[in-house]
Amino acid sequence: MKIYMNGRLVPERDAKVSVFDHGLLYGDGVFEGIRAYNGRVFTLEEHIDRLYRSARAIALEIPITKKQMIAAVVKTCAANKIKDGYVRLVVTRGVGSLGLNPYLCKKPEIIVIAAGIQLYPPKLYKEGLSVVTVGTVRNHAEAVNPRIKSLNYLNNILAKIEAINAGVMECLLLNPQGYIAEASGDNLFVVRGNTLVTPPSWCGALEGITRGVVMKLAAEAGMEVKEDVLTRYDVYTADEVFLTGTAAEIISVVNVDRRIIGSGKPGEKTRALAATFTKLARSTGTPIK
Ligand code: PXG
Repeated sequence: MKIYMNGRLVPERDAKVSVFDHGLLYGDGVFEGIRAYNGRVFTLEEHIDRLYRSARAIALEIPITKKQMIAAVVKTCAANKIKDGYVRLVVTRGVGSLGLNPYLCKKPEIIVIAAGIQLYPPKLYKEGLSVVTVGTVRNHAEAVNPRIKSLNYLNNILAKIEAINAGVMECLLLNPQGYIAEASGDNLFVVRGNTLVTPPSWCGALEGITRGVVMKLAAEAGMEVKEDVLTRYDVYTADEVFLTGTAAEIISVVNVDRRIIGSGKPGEKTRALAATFTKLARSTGTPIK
């Protein structure tokens, strides 16, 4: 495997970062997870825009342009002969001293990994996912804003540990006000009648790229689409619930806190949206050449 590091493609065994990199020492950096389908990188520009917003939010100046970043992703996919795969784009603060001061880190580290993807088992897409709400509260917006896709994922990992310990693979996190924020690595949607609702980003949700695509597809399909405050009441009483994310795509949730949601099977609206999404993902995007 060839890894892109600061403008060069290097063999995997040579793709190493310093133990003084603040990405390692402090989780100081930002990242993206991007999918390639059928020889194209899906929603690449949207991911790059979010990466640069995340970087700006932590006062990290990425030393290359968005256009150069896009070229780096495409080049790395091509070098690894990726047709369907997963791209992990990482920008760390870079090498610094054993102190927090990020301004002592002079050169951000830019890493692009293009590899295969481990998907949830197909059975889960057919039957739906069980999740629990966890005690770990989503980061306060004025601590580490959840809109930042930062390298510090301990909030999400602590939640994920609770989920796995409870015997399920995903969980819902509430924000400090008690409203639903999102899942540990996915956004949440609730279907009620012909209305599709997802928490606004100020409730602690990442502005998911898949979330944005799904909102657009649902509106085009004639649904009323809203960002609104949600509580567990809305989830327990929903007709359908699903999660969205680059890795998960669209996955139905049929059980929350051991309560059956809707019919207990993936709902009609969820299945229709997933089918439309799949079609779009496999036919659009930046060509890998
Ligand atoms: N919320 C959080 C906290 C995320 O990390 C999403 C929502 C969904 O956003 P997108 O833009 O992907 O629709 C994410 C994305 C991984 C992995 O390796 C995690 C994500 C995406 C891809 C892979 O676990 N998280």
